[in-house]
Amino acid sequence: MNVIHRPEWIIPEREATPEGVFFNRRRFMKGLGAVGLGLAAGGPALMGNAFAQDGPDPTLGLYPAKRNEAFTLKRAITPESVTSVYNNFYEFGSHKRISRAAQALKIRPWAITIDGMVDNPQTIDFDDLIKKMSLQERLYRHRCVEAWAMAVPWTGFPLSELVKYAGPKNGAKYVRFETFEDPDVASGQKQFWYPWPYVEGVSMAEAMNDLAFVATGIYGKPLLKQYGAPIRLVLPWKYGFKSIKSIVKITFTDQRPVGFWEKIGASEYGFWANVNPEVPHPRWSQATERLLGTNERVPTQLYNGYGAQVAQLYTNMDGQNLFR
Ligand SMILES: Nc1nc2c(c(=O)[nH]1)N[C@H]1C(S)=C(S)[C@@H](COP(=O)(O)O)O[C@H]1N2
Ligand SMILES: [Mo]
Repeated sequence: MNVIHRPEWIIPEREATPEGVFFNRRRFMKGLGAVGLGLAAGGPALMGNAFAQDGPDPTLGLYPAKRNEAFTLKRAITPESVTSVYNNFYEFGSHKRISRAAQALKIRPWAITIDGMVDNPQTIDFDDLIKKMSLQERLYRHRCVEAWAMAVPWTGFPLSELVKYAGPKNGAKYVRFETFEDPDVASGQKQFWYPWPYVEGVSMAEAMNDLAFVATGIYGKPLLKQYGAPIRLVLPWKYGFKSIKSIVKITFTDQRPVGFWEKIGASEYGFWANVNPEVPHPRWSQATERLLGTNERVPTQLYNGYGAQVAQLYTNMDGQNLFR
């Protein structure tokens, strides 16, 4: 994120992994079913295949979920063929073409620990947790701090549902999220100068805001690994780095969490990180954004256009840097 080596739109096509590769493999494994699993367990030919290791996806039947019409957009949806091969996921490399490397992530089984100041601390399997939540689809804008933007259909559930499920105690003021840590799978985590694991956090008021969303799917299907499968945060009024991927731990705390990017450079990346076109990043303007998959630049909006829903979260907070 700190260094942009070259404009993303001139990356040669041959470096991009056509998403057809993922889907064909997926369909292939699905078609094999139980027999396929047996083969995967005993067949060396399939051992290198990340999908084989994961086994069948029991959540497939939950998709597509019904669209919540309260969250639609005037902006065009960014095609999946664009967003699935242009990702920030530093665990797999500090560049955008991590989609192929991310297939090494094993997402089944996937344990999620809920701990800290809660009535119901537990470790729960993702496939069990998702059954307790009510899935819906929402169209959201996404604005990366690097000044590119996309608009995508996420599937998931409001973060507030997860908070209620955890049952926070009175003193809990923040929710802290942590990504998996496994340098053997995610070679970016061998880069010791980064403060792994990736951490992010929100205030309890932000977590309870209706916009705060937990995504398990995108484009009417479970998340591909490059999007942060099996479960990630989506906070569309904040810069994208707040939307932490591949979550394994959710902690309720009275201490304000220090995020991955805040640890690296607190002068450039803070806790609140709300989108504001008038507050430049120390090294570039935030006034406009490039729509992914196009060469179109459009004006950036305060709170990424979600001010009506979230601005009231930030009244009486003078002296805090709300926009970095
Ligand atoms: N664990 C983890 N989560 C992460 C990141 C990351 O590097 N690691 N990058 C963030 C940034 S900077 C952005 S813009 C979004 C990108 O999400 P996308 O690749 O699904 O578009 O993920 C965010 N979540
Ligand atoms: Mo980002």
